[in-house]
Amino acid sequence: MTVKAVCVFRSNEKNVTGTINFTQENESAPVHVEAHLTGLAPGLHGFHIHEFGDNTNGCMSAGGHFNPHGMTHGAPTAQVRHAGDLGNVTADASGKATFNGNDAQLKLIGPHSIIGRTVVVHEGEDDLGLGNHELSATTGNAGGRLACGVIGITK
Ligand SMILES: [Cu+2]
Ligand SMILES: [Zn+2]
Repeated sequence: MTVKAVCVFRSNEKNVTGTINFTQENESAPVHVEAHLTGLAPGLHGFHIHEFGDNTNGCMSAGGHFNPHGMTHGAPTAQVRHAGDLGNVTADASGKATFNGNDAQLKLIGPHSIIGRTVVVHEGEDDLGLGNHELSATTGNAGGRLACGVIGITK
Protein backbone atom coordinates (compact mmCIF):
# COMPACT_ATOMS: atom_id res chain seq x y z
CA MET A 1 0.00 0.00 0.00
CA THR A 2 1.34 3.41 -0.97
CA VAL A 3 2.46 5.64 1.90
CA LYS A 4 2.55 9.40 1.44
CA ALA A 5 4.09 12.07 3.64
CA VAL A 6 4.49 15.83 3.51
CA CYS A 7 6.78 18.38 5.13
CA VAL A 8 5.88 22.08 5.29
CA PHE A 9 8.54 24.59 6.28
CA ARG A 10 7.07 26.81 8.97
CA SER A 11 7.58 30.56 8.75
CA ASN A 12 10.99 31.62 10.00
CA GLU A 13 13.09 34.77 10.17
CA LYS A 14 14.77 33.93 6.88
CA ASN A 15 11.45 33.84 4.99
CA VAL A 16 12.28 30.53 3.38
CA THR A 17 9.11 28.56 2.65
CA GLY A 18 8.42 25.28 0.98
CA THR A 19 6.65 21.99 0.75
CA ILE A 20 8.19 18.57 0.25
CA ASN A 21 6.11 15.57 -0.75
CA PHE A 22 7.30 11.98 -0.28
CA THR A 23 5.71 8.87 -1.76
CA GLN A 24 6.64 5.18 -1.39
CA GLU A 25 4.57 2.62 -3.24
CA ASN A 26 5.71 -0.45 -1.30
CA GLU A 27 8.37 -1.51 1.18
CA SER A 28 11.08 -2.19 -1.42
CA ALA A 29 10.31 0.73 -3.74
CA PRO A 30 12.39 3.93 -3.82
CA VAL A 31 10.87 7.02 -2.24
CA HIS A 32 9.82 9.72 -4.65
CA VAL A 33 10.70 13.21 -3.41
CA GLU A 34 9.20 16.39 -4.82
CA ALA A 35 10.18 19.70 -3.21
CA HIS A 36 9.24 23.28 -4.03
CA LEU A 37 11.12 25.91 -2.04
CA THR A 38 11.15 29.72 -2.21
CA GLY A 39 13.06 32.56 -0.58
CA LEU A 40 16.54 31.05 -0.97
CA ALA A 41 19.72 32.84 -2.03
CA PRO A 42 20.60 31.77 -5.59
CA GLY A 43 22.89 28.74 -5.71
CA LEU A 44 23.27 25.39 -3.99
CA HIS A 45 21.91 24.58 -0.56
CA GLY A 46 22.41 21.41 1.47
CA PHE A 47 19.20 19.41 1.84
CA HIS A 48 18.88 16.60 4.39
CA ILE A 49 16.64 14.56 6.64
CA HIS A 50 17.73 15.14 10.23
CA GLU A 51 17.19 12.58 12.98
CA PHE A 52 14.56 14.14 15.23
CA GLY A 53 11.16 15.66 14.57
CA ASP A 54 11.81 18.06 17.46
CA ASN A 55 11.74 21.75 16.55
CA THR A 56 11.57 22.99 20.16
CA ASN A 57 14.67 25.11 19.65
CA GLY A 58 13.98 25.71 15.97
CA CYS A 59 15.89 23.66 13.43
CA MET A 60 18.75 23.11 15.89
CA SER A 61 16.83 20.55 17.95
CA ALA A 62 16.40 18.31 14.90
CA GLY A 63 19.77 16.71 15.69
CA GLY A 64 22.26 15.48 13.11
CA HIS A 65 21.68 13.79 9.77
CA PHE A 66 19.42 10.72 10.00
CA ASN A 67 21.95 7.88 10.03
CA PRO A 68 20.49 4.54 11.15
CA HIS A 69 23.32 2.53 9.57
CA GLY A 70 26.27 4.35 11.17
CA MET A 71 27.75 5.63 7.89
CA THR A 72 29.78 8.73 7.07
CA HIS A 73 28.26 11.66 5.18
CA GLY A 74 28.08 11.38 1.40
CA ALA A 75 26.34 12.18 -1.85
CA PRO A 76 22.82 10.85 -2.43
CA THR A 77 24.23 8.67 -5.22
CA ALA A 78 27.05 7.25 -3.06
CA GLN A 79 26.98 3.80 -1.42
CA VAL A 80 28.39 5.27 1.78
CA ARG A 81 26.10 8.05 2.97
CA HIS A 82 23.71 8.89 5.72
CA ALA A 83 20.19 7.72 4.87
CA GLY A 84 19.16 11.36 5.22
CA ASP A 85 21.65 12.72 2.70
CA LEU A 86 19.72 14.26 -0.20
CA GLY A 87 22.61 16.39 -1.47
CA ASN A 88 21.72 19.90 -2.61
CA VAL A 89 18.86 21.86 -4.03
CA THR A 90 19.69 24.61 -6.53
CA ALA A 91 17.92 27.94 -6.22
CA ASP A 92 17.50 30.07 -9.34
CA ALA A 93 17.93 33.85 -9.58
CA SER A 94 14.47 34.36 -8.07
CA GLY A 95 15.26 32.14 -5.09
CA LYS A 96 13.10 29.21 -6.15
CA ALA A 97 14.33 25.64 -6.02
CA THR A 98 12.69 22.41 -7.05
CA PHE A 99 13.83 18.85 -6.37
CA ASN A 100 12.17 15.96 -8.10
CA GLY A 101 13.56 12.46 -8.00
CA ASN A 102 13.70 9.02 -6.45
CA ASP A 103 15.89 8.06 -3.52
CA ALA A 104 16.75 4.42 -2.88
CA GLN A 105 17.79 4.81 0.78
CA LEU A 106 14.84 6.78 2.15
CA LYS A 107 11.95 4.82 3.65
CA LEU A 108 8.41 5.75 4.61
CA ILE A 109 7.68 2.14 5.60
CA GLY A 110 9.44 0.04 8.25
CA PRO A 111 11.80 0.70 11.17
CA HIS A 112 13.88 3.33 9.33
CA SER A 113 10.94 5.46 8.24
CA ILE A 114 11.62 9.19 7.94
CA ILE A 115 8.08 10.05 9.06
CA GLY A 116 8.30 12.14 12.22
CA ARG A 117 11.80 13.39 11.38
CA THR A 118 12.84 16.84 10.07
CA VAL A 119 13.84 18.14 6.64
CA VAL A 120 16.46 20.93 6.82
CA VAL A 121 17.66 23.26 4.07
CA HIS A 122 21.02 24.93 4.72
CA GLU A 123 22.64 28.28 4.02
CA GLY A 124 25.51 26.81 2.05
CA GLU A 125 26.42 24.04 -0.34
CA ASP A 126 26.80 20.46 0.85
CA ASP A 127 30.24 19.31 -0.34
CA LEU A 128 28.91 15.69 -0.39
CA GLY A 129 31.70 14.54 1.91
CA LEU A 130 34.38 15.44 -0.64
CA GLY A 131 35.65 18.71 0.85
CA ASN A 132 38.72 19.06 3.01
CA HIS A 133 36.83 20.72 5.85
CA GLU A 134 36.65 18.90 9.19
CA LEU A 135 32.82 18.92 8.88
CA SER A 136 32.78 17.27 5.42
CA ALA A 137 32.41 13.77 6.87
CA THR A 138 29.50 14.67 9.15
CA THR A 139 27.51 17.52 7.59
CA GLY A 140 29.08 18.26 4.22
CA ASN A 141 29.98 21.64 5.77
CA ALA A 142 26.66 23.03 4.52
CA GLY A 143 26.53 25.86 7.08
CA GLY A 144 23.61 27.10 9.15
CA ARG A 145 20.07 25.79 9.11
CA LEU A 146 17.86 28.16 7.10
CA ALA A 147 14.51 26.44 7.37
CA CYS A 148 13.04 23.13 8.43
CA GLY A 149 9.82 21.22 8.91
CA VAL A 150 8.66 17.92 10.34
CA ILE A 151 7.58 15.11 7.99
CA GLY A 152 4.01 14.00 8.62
CA ILE A 153 1.64 11.43 7.21
CA THR A 154 -0.75 12.61 4.51
CA LYS A 155 -3.33 10.93 2.32
CU1 LIG B 1 21.16 19.22 7.13
ZN1 LIG C 1 24.82 13.49 6.03
